[in-house]
Amino acid sequence: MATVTTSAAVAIPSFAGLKASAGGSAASSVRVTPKAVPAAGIKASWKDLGVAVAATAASAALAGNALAFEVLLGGSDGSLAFVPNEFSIPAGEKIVFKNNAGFPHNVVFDEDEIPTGVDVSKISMSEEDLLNAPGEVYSVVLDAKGSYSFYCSPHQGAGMVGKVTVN
Ligand SMILES: [Cu+2]
Repeated sequence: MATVTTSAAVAIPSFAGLKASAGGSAASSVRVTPKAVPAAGIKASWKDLGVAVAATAASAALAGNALAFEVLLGGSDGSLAFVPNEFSIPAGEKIVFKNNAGFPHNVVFDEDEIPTGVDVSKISMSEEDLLNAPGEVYSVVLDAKGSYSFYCSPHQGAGMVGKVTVN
């Protein structure tokens, strides 16, 4: 007996539907009007493929997004943390810290825990500077290789600290 995985079971009818609509057949259950021109039909079918394709598209969009690494400020579960709080990136890649929950937050690099020669004032927010609005971002590009520690000054005592390694 053929064993079909869940993902294959979803993908096969969808692609069969694509072919059917391109051929003008109304036999499939794909939500494409038979009168649609092929290009429009294909777009609609892609939308109908749903979550799996949406996830793929999101990854592709991220990959094509001019090398930016996103770190959330505050976990969606309410934790006072950078998410992720420890990560590695290539030198020169932009890091985008984005207000998510539990703000105000900020991003302060520890002058004693950054590579020698890096000017902390050029990569850090000041202790008093805060991101107050939802979705507000602080972006920084780290060019010098090495490890950097950073923290959120309002929540450092609660453990809102992070570390990035630049390779
Ligand atoms: Cu914070």
